[in-house]
Amino acid sequence: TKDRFTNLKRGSYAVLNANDVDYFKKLLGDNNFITGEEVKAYNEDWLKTVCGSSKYVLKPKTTEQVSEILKYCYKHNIAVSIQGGNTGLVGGSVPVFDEVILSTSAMNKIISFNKLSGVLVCEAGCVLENLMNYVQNKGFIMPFDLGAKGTCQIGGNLATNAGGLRLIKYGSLQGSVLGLQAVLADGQVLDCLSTLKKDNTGYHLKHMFIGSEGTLGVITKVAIHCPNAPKFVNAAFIGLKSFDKVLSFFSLIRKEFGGSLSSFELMDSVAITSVQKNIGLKCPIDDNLEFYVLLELSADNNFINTSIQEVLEQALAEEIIVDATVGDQPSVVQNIWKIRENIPESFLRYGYVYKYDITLPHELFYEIVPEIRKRLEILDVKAVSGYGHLGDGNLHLNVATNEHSDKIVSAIEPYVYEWTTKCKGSISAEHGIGLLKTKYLKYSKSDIEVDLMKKLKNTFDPKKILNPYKIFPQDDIN
Ligand code: FAD
Ligand code: 2HG
Ligand code: ZN
Repeated sequence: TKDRFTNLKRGSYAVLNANDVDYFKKLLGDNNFITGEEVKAYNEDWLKTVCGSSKYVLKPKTTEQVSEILKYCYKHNIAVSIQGGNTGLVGGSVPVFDEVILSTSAMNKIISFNKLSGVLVCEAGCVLENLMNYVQNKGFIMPFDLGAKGTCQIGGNLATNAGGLRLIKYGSLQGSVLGLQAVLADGQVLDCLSTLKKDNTGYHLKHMFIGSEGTLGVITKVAIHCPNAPKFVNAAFIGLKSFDKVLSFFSLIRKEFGGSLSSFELMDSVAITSVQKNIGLKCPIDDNLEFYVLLELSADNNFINTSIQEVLEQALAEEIIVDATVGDQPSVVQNIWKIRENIPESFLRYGYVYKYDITLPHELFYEIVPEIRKRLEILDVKAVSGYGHLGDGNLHLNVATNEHSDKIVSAIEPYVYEWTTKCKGSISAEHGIGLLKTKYLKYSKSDIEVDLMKKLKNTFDPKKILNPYKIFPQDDIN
């Protein structure tokens, strides 16, 4: 599948020689210097769309080791591909050519947790689910959640400014991250690991790294604010007949529950069919409807439990919704979530998936899906689905096929991005630009913005050794 990127030229970086290999081996020890067959898994992304040809993975255990690695790479002009859990969906986490892979997997220590402030400080390689379990035991939650929680790492989450399933209640990571430590391209350690909630002393440099997709530095430590765990969590799975009804239901739920609304996720019938057929999960309600909503409410009082029943009954009576199941037992809540969280994996089981992650006004949220279906009618496509974080206006348009085809790509792109721009949306709501979307950056960023971004890149990484070929179109940056 690399053929999509054959027009890229390898930058004039050094090829690792025996001295370099000796240096890294000595610095990290044999166990944390990976070569041979094992490197394969680090070269390929989750979507199996991009596959690099790196020969080496470096797994530093400390910030000091990251600093030594980058100092050396900077001096010797060695390109570096930064990797966390490798669950990214835009080809940003794997090398394009032979960049050496710096994996944060061995930096997985929790440093501190303050019960008074709710601030967690940890290393970048901590797996999100481990952090969730850790803070849950203390009566707190992480301020975000994603289907990839079992594998993705907090450093990768910050680097992509991951959105996810709870953003509607807790906001974006830009608000929750209080501080971070990062190693710059030349090896200098930038310590912005503040745990303060308020600190207006000039520019907030931490924001440069949140969403920078590994192009400005390696995030090594994170300080993040964790909200109290809600005492009551209630999840409902709801069936609806049309998209208009979905919007009426959203409006009703917003009005009734406001701040207790922790998720409002939309799934179309194609997504539900895929998860039933390809994963073997069962839809808990009538599986012949056009749309499904996963609604989660969370609060510190039990009022939500009785009032959600009443509101759902009212919505049924008014024919806004046609079927629903609701529960507050952790196992029930978890089973409802399983369906939603398994949708991406279910589409991948068809063979190949084209993913579009766009922000749109609520009214236009679903319009593009039937439009794309029509455009692909005569091509060999297994499924065209729209699902996602409707509460935040974030649509995931997935087109599943048996294998990659240029014909299908050109039937969707740039059409989908032109359409998004016309609606004043964003061409990447939460997954980033990575390698797969560099060509389309211009649809969401003006020339002035791209120019300033390039100047920042040059300031942070003048030799452009960090995650080359990512975010910027190659002609723009070299
Ligand atoms: P990687 O994939 O390893 O890397 C992602 C990017 O960050 C790369 O550019 C990489 O170079 C850079 N990077 C990684 N670590 C560092 C670091 N320490 N310092 C600097 N740069 C670094 N995303 C969402 O936003 N919302 C979702 O709901 C969501 N759900 C998902 C569900 C599934 C099943 C899957 C497979 C993915 C999902 N994603 C989602 C995408 C992905 O999980 C997120 O982007 C996640 O934040 C990536 O974390 P990671 O550790 O796997 O990073
Ligand atoms: C989700 O919300 C993720 O499940 C993945 O962001 C979306 O795979 C996708 O298109
Ligand atoms: Zn998502």
